[in-house]
Formats: sequence, structure tokens, C-alpha cells
Amino acid sequence: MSLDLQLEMLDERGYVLLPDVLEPLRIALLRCAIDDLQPIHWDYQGLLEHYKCVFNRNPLWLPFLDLPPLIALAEAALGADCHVIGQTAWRSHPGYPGMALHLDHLPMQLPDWLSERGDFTQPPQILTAQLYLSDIDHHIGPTWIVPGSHRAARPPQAGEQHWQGREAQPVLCKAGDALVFRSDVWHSGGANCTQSRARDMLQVHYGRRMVAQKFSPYLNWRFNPQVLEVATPRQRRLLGEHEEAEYD
Ligand SMILES: O=C(O)CCC(=O)C(=O)O
Repeated sequence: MSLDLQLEMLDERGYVLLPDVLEPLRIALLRCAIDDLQPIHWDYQGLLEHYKCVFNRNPLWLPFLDLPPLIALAEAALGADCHVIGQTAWRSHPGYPGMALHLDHLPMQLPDWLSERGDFTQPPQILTAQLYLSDIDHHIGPTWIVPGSHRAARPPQAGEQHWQGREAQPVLCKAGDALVFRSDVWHSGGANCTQSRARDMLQVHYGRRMVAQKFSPYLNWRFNPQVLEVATPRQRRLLGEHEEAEYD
């Protein structure tokens, strides 16, 4: 799929699915790496394991900040000086109840008269690339997305499942596929209804340069020198080493 088409889909639907971004060996590497993660600060374990800023724990996570198809799309949508605001590893276990429909960040609420026209799209500020490390079927819990709902420019109300006649769609896909979606599109994470399969996923959150990076534990944040030592210039920029500009 051409980059232009990907951008068009992001604009029109609020998300795009990119097939075959990761090959089996790298999927296996990431799943083993998740086995070894330990919670820090606001991370948690239980039915859902959730580990933030994994790039800082071990250089093995670095190449997943700028996988070619993902960084090409992020830079085209958010600017050549976009950066990473987080990288989160997920493992949901059988019994995980999923998440209700929500948006992650709404840059600006619009007046009803404008959003109801359905043809005005704010420029994206944040994109999440969701790399699936498990095959995603209805049992393990797909991500659901309401196409076009970023144009509502408001969060969904409780129980609201569609916008302007378009219903939430399950994203059924294979391990190695990546879903890229805007922070303001309505989405939910499905419940893991399997008996024994973990649902593993790696998220990379990209923001425009002026969107703050979310590197917890914030005031006590320290970059891992082993990671910086091997980071490429582009990876260093994604981690925050920008050219001097306004406010610097
Ligand atoms: O689990 C998923 O597929 C969705 C995750 C999600 O809703 C989020 O990160 O905001």
C-alpha cells in the first residue's frame, strides 16, 4: 500500500492496518523479551501486564522505534521532527476483560456544528503503532475501531458504539501486522476469551515534536547509557535529541 494511500486512510478512517511488518524471528524475540520484563513505577502485572518505555531497559527494543514502514508513516503524518512519546509492551492473559470504547487524547474538542458536518479533520498530533505479536481472532480479543470517529472530536459516551452510522469494526489480523491509529479515534481492546493463549503486543506512540514525551518516572528519569551508546542518529532524535528550535 503506498504511503499516500496510508495517509488517506488515516485521514478518512483514523487508522490503517499494515501487514507483515515483523517476521517470525523478531516476533519470537519480542515475546521472549516480554517474558523477562519486570514492573517499574506505573507498570503493572496481573490479567494485563503493561510495561512502559521498554526502549530504556535493553537495546534490543531500539530497532522497533523506527521500523521502516512505521517511521515513514509517522514522519509523513506528524512531521520529520516527530518523536517517540512512549513504547509500551502488553501481555493480556485469558480472562482479561478488555477495555471499553475510548479515545487516548483529543487535541481539541470541536463545536457540534462543525463535527456534525463530518468532513473536517484536525491534523493528527499523536499516532500509536500497535504491533501484534499474537494472531488476533475474536477469541483472543481484537482491537475494535469506529471508522471516521476522530471527526467526532469528542470522546464516545457510555454505550455509544457508532458514529455517523459507522459501527465499531474488529481488527482481525496476524502476528507481525501493525495497526496505526490516531489518538482521537474511538477504539477498544477486546477481552481475552481463550483458555490458554496470551495476547502480546508492542505499542510505539509517536507525537509531533511539541507533544511532550511521557517517560515515567519523570523527575527521576534517566536514559540508559547502554541504549544511547548504540542508538542511531534517528533513534536518538526519536528519543528527544532534536535540533535547536523555539523554546529550547
Ligand atoms: O488492546 C488493544 O488492542 C487496544 C489498546 C488500547 O485501547 C489503548 O492502548 O488505548
